Amino acid sequence: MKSLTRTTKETNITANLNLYGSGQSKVDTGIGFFNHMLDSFAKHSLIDLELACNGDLEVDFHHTIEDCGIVIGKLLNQSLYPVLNIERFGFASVVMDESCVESSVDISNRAFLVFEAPLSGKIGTFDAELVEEFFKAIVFNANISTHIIFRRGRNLHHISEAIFKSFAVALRNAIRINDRISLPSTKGVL
Ligand SMILES: [Mn+2]
Repeated sequence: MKSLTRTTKETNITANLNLYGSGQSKVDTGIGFFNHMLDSFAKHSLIDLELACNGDLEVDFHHTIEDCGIVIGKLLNQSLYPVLNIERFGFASVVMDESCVESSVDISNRAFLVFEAPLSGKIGTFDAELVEEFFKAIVFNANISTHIIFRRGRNLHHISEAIFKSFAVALRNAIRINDRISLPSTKGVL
């Protein structure tokens, strides 16, 4: 298990992450919808995640969403590298009712995010565009390559949830242990 505390003038976050857990989570960000998304991420990645964030929600949700992404990304980075005996590449297409989202992950030790999803508007009090901010923060701090591609959908809650779930399952597939693979790179190190 990896642990991290990060304090700035905007947020104060403490988190624990176990990459090979069973999907247990205890998340309190002060934002109900975001808690729901992070619980879903843990459940479907089989990563255990404990996270408490005390952020400046009186400004708006932006700092809290971005900083939680930074902390989870850093914990993933510490847990993932150096890469050994894992699949490295993971893909998942997840549907939620009318919505369908595909995620591809490469545990590449290089950060790249392609995010193609029509998220604008509100989900309750939550700005849907913050979903992309979260994924920028997590991917660039974890140092993984990720493509998140919207296939179809209308309901913003469903689309967002399909994004988090497809990323979670793609990551779960990418980190799956495979003893026939020693180092999944011709470069010699990842
Ligand atoms: Mn839901």
